[in-house]
Amino acid sequence: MRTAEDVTALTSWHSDWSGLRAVVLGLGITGFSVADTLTELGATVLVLASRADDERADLLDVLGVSLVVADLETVGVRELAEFGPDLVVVSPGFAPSHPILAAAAERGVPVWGDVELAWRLRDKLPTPAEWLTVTGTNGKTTTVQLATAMIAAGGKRVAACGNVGVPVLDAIRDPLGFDALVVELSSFQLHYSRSVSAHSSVCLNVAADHLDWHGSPAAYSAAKARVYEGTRVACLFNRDDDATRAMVENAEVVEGCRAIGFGLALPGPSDLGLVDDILCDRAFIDDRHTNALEITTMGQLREIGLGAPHMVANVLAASAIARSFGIRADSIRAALREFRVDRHRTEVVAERDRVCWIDDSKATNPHAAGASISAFESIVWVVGGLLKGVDVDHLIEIHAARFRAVVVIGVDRTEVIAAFARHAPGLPVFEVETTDTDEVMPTAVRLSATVAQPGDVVLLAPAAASMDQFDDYADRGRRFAEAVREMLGGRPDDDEHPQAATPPGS
Ligand code: UMA
Repeated sequence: MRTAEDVTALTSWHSDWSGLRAVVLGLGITGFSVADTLTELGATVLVLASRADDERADLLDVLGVSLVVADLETVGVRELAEFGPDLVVVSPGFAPSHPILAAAAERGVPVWGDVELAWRLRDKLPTPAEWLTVTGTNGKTTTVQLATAMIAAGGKRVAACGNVGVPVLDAIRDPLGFDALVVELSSFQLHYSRSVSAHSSVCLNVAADHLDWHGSPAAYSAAKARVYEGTRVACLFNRDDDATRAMVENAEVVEGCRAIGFGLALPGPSDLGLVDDILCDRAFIDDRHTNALEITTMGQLREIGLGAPHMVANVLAASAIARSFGIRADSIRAALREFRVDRHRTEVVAERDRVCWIDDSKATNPHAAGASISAFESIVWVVGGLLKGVDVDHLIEIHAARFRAVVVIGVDRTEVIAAFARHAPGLPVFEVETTDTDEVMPTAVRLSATVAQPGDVVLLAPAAASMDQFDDYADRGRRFAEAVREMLGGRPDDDEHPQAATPPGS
């Protein structure tokens, strides 16, 4: 049995992990990577999960790891007590209010997330990768992909990992290693991390999201702010989002770490920003008081579908990350020339009779939906899903004049419809009542087609999570696109290179 102090002292791949008794909570992609790693280090591992897919369960069996799949609030709590762990490593999906975490706390057992564990184990190879960390309510994945492409174009070995879908533990166990890891961190992962000391870090923006998990907006923001703690070289903040600046001001960073702003306005010294139509760096150059380095132009960004204001902010943030790591402007430009945005992010699905059908299923909260809506003038809005405790009232109030009509889907329809009654009485509001997954999108698309006029966009930007009716946001977007093409009589959804929508004049 090890004390909590003994466990806290485990700060290296080369520490003595053998015989450590560890409980891993969850068997999604995180839980599996944790169990696999701790087993490789010689720990004795028990995985507790309320559900588990057969393939991962079989692999655990091969690794000799014990697995209990049961109700974690009852059986799980009992199993935890019987096993007597020295350490609990929790998957991000577990809210801190989960009874099994209360049980671990009662026993005085340290609880880490996979990111905390990965940080401690990052020295597996003699030269550990630098960590460049990215959080924010929206734009994380695009920014991570951009920064990764820019750093790769600069000739460095780099990987994107974390909330993008590759567990950080998998990245740190790569046999060849990396010069840098661009780590996307969700608020869940940040909540369970304490020791990370990144080379550079950024919180892109903060708006209400995941309130059901965190309990309050303050707790959510506090988790996001953790991204800056212990940063060594550069804390990057959004000049158009004061909350991110305040986070940097309040962070405990390593002596000498710089605060660098990015935003769409004219850049001051120590900022990246826009001078007329040119994206410029006035932070990572020698003569920053008198000079600016051209990164790229708005013209280039429009050509590749990155011209919308929130996308320009992502490009500036990614450029700041790359520049902080010493990447040259010509490498950044080369990466941008090749870059394509992922599916389901303001993706044009079809255009017919001057009505443009757009899939922004990735807009899973009001902040993201707002960025999307702001880019268009006349919209038939397909909205709704699982609101996660977040209020859509303000979003509807400020954009009411842009809507031609609204089609409401999802389980939390009542709140959305009530908000429209308050802020846009008289606006046509259609309710999709069916809960049959196969019928939701065909119905929504049919209803949209009855009201859309030439010059309108029909915009799927639900401001809500998808899990009430779909597998995930990609499934929701795919079904929307299929329904549109079916109605218009087009071909199936097999585009390999989707076109991102850039609003006119942006
Ligand atoms: N489980 C329980 N009870 C719970 C919660 C989870 O038993 O209350 C167990 C089940 O066995 C389940 C497993 O945990 O199968 C799933 O664990 P998880 O929900 O933590 O998900 P992972 O598969 O480990 O994936 C996680 C992230 N998921 C979440 O944070 C919900 C992935 O982000 C991430 O890519 C991955 O780790 C690698 O870092 C997804 C996500 O939706 C894309 N993130 C949210 C977002 O971006 O908004 C935060």
